[in-house]
Amino acid sequence: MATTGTKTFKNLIGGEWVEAAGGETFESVSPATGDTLGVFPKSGAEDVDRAVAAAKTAFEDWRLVPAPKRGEILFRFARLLEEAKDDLTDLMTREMGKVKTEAGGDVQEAIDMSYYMAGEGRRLFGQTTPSELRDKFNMSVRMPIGVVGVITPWNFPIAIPSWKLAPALVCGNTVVFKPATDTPLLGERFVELLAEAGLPPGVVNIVHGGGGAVGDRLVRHPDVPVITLTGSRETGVEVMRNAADHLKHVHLELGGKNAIIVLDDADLDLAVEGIVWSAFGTSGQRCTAASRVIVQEGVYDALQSKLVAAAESMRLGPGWEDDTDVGPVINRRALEKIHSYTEIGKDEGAKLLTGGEVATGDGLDKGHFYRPTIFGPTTALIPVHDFDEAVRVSNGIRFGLSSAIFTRDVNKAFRAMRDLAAGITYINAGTIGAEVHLPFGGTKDTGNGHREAGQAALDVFTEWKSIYVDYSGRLQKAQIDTSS
Ligand code: UN1
Repeated sequence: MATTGTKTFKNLIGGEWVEAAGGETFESVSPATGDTLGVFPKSGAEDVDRAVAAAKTAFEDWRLVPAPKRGEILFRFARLLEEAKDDLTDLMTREMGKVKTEAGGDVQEAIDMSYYMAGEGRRLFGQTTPSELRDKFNMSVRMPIGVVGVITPWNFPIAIPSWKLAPALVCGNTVVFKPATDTPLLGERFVELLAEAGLPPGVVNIVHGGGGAVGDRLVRHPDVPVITLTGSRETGVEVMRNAADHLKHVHLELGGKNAIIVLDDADLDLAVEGIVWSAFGTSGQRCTAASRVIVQEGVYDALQSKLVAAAESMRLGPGWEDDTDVGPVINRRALEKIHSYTEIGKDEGAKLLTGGEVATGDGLDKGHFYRPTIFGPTTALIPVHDFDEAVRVSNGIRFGLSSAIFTRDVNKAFRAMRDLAAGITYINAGTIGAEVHLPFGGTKDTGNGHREAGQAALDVFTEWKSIYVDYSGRLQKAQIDTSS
């Protein structure tokens, strides 16, 4: 087994690998086996302050490095990720727990994003426009902002850091990165590869530790003008509040409670496949996961029995075994929380159709495994009369990340594209599987109006500047000299 034993890791600050100032540590533990994978610095405010100072100094030159050159470093990083893909995939099955194919997908998403953003080094387009005055030239350019504080979750331990770091860096910002405490080893590997790709010291810094100490200090630090967080709604609200004193740019990617609609005319087997993938893929821990299935009455019974059969045929096990369908959930707290939802569902009268319990036996006891769970008819499987009711139910929640509909009726498909109140809509596919070159994010409580990935990400990590060049040799006055 390719674990790293109990190797002790460090923070990277200003190009040096250093211990936390306070000397404290925490462990990364495999959710599949309970094995310790490494020991990491439990950092505090002093470590964050040093990292921010290093990033601030590095920004002075990094912002002047031509963007295509910054992009070349990202190209090298993408190639290093490709070379390390198998190792990172294996490590992810152990540290985060997702199954091998999905772990490979997580790494691939980072490879794709890094190539995409590397290419941005030769674009970063602004606009040129005519002037309303003679002998005058107008344009807009994207400016880097400064030190970006990056706070990432454990569910996509390589992909999500790439969504944030790759665009931040190609735009000319420097970074202080706090990876999730459940997946510090993958965060560390990510930064090691970035350094190996040739980033100058201080351009990327990693500070390990908890949200309360490290995250909070980053959010409140006066020299960190941009904060990007993927996490819970509660954390998002706190971050926005604590960042307000410095009027920071805050980019938030928060929760979802995504629904899949299945209409009477749907291809039912395809819908079942889409639901199983979206509900139980990554053990239901994607923010794009489907937690509600809204089913038109005519196909409700048939869908329910196919779905229960599919869920019951899934094999639980460690992510690195080829025949595992569902890996563990991230930690004991998560396992307990999921089970408490089962209990609440039962108390509220929902009928448990399958699952609803911690999985034991077959070596599962050492890890945190939960059986794929389906409720009906009130919780996860929701019967509706028609399309309009389906859309109402789908939209009737505070979040708006992903949405999906299975139908063969093109008119209904187009109405769904227009009416589903979410940042992402899939037609005849589940709620997961976003590609890196389109905007990713959600409406309502899923975020604060920003998007990551694609061109939209550039708006998070740059500030627009409009430039007016007057070559008339006279003082011309916009809006006043109207007769030119
Ligand atoms: C997340 O769960 O936070 O669309 C990200 C998807 C993946 C990304 C999910 N490409 O499911």
